Amino acid sequence: TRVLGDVVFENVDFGYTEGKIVLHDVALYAKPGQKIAFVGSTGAGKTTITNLINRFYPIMDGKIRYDGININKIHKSDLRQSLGIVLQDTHLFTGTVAENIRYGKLDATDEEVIKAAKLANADGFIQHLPEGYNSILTGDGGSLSQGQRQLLAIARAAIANPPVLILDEATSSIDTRTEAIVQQGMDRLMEGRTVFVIAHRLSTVKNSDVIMVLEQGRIIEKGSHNDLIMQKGKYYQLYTG
Ligand code: DGT
Ligand code: MG
Repeated sequence: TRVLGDVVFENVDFGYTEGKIVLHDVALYAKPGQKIAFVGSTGAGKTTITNLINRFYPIMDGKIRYDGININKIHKSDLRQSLGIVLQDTHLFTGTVAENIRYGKLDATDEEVIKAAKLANADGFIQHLPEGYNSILTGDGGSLSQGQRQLLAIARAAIANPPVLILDEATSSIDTRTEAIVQQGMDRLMEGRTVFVIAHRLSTVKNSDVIMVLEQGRIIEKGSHNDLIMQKGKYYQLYTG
């Protein structure tokens, strides 16, 4: 059974080590298809929240629920199938382009691989590789540009069709044209899914349904871009200051 993508945190406290709490009383409500952005300075707890959505660690206090079901009661394989992750630097392994995309769904057909690549905007550059989808990648995809690696990461996430997505946007800049291609692939990937994004681009943040501003493990502001601009608090400072 796959989850629909309703994710709730109730009064969540968490620390990696005993005695040092890094998330305090975090509340969060994501409806299926909503886009939630996390912003805040380094060490604020953005990655930690996504770690908990993934159940990489047990929480100390509070509740995390998927579709109303306690996260601890969800079978590991169901949770894994429900979650897609696109990280800043995706690990590519030695193997063909197709194999690297299929990693997101091991039993995917060739047609599914191509469909995912097209959705991700990766099909174009793949067609131009000497062996197309059968081109061998070595050295963690070292022969590809950063943008191309991101497109493969998007294809890999898309092929599994997960209801919930976690994105950690790249901070490093790629050229404007590539950026537009990556953004379009990303927009298609996000369509219809619950998305948690550690956002670095203002465009991503602005388009989110809810922006959560974190500071030292607490959510200090939440709302839409317009709400938070009107509030003239931390978010306003971050993005206009
Ligand atoms: P970033 O990525 O630099 O913008 O920062 P965030 O917002 O992603 O921060 P995060 O969640 O990585 O760290 C929050 C706090 O937790 C910070 O004090 C560092 C600490 N922390 C993060 N990961 C670990 C870990 O694996 N073990 C321990 N002991 N502490 C960690
Ligand atoms: Mg982080």
